[in-house]
Amino acid sequence: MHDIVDLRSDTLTLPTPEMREAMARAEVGDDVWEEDPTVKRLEAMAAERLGTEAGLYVASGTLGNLASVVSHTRAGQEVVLDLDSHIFNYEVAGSTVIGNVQMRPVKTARGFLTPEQVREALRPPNIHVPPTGLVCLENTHNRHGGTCCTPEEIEAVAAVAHGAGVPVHLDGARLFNAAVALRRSASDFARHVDSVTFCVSKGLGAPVGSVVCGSRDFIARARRVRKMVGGGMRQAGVIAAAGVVALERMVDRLAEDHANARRLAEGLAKLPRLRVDLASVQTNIVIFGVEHPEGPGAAQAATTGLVTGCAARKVKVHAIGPASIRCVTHKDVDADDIERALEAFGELASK
Ligand code: TLP
Repeated sequence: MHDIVDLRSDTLTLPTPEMREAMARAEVGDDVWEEDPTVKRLEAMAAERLGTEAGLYVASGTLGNLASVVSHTRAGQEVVLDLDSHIFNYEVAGSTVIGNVQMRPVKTARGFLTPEQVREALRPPNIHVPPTGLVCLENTHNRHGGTCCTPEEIEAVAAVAHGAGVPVHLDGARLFNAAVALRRSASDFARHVDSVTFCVSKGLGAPVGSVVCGSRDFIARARRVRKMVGGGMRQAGVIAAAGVVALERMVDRLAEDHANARRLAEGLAKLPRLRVDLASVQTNIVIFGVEHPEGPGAAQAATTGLVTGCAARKVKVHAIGPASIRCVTHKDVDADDIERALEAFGELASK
């Protein structure tokens, strides 16, 4: 039980005592000189878990995706990705600004491009069109409510892209949530793509950072992009040390977050005027719609009322659209907190 039940994001997780201790003890060096042993350790662990040749510790998922897109593409190329993807919606158009690539968002049913959609989106060799430079996938999918796609689905999409000589990047900010939910190893997902970014600073609980994984060659290019945008860090072992603890200790417990999300979703589904698609609740994210008989304006007002009413009851949630709310479970939210959140929603929804 916590004083405040913070369901806004798993980015709000606080470092564990063990992480803080590892951070205090971390052996460090200058990482731009590639001399920080703790950063190297985290990168090697990440690469090993994902079955890739190398890893690169970066400050954020956003930087990992940016470095990946820019490293895979040339200016003037096109990147095929899902319309609701994080890269397209929430990364401040960094790849377009820095990499000079054009985004080609495709509307998908569940957040995952199908092989047919990729086939259709790939550009033909024609003087008028931008050549396709990259396909990006996201697993789990944030805006679709933490849904997972299987390694086999990734394999099928990647086969189409690779058949056309186009690389594939996976935004796996929450890849370990997918791995735990589907009981597969992270490498099962990674083996079909050319690069993966995953975050240690979300459900895994570390305070800072993500790791980009891929071939040695690719990581050398990503390292240059990271430096170009000012992301070269010096004694970063101090923060990377928490990432090591995250990978060693925090992966298996993600199942608890998934169970809490399930309990929350099932409770919300029973409340009036809330529309919860239980099939979409596969990991630690619950996104639900708010309805009102008087129409969209009233639904929007009801959504604001729910967010502020919950906050007044020390339950923090986040509206991700005019009539939709996102709740994210994580290590700093326990089963009692879920009950408290349901109580708050129950009081407000029946008003
Ligand atoms: N997502 C954040 C916000 O930016 C929306 C959140 O609270 O969920 N890929 C995916 C799928 C993400 O969900 C996020 C963060 C990122 C990349 C970016 O990671 P950071 O925040 O480390 O730059």
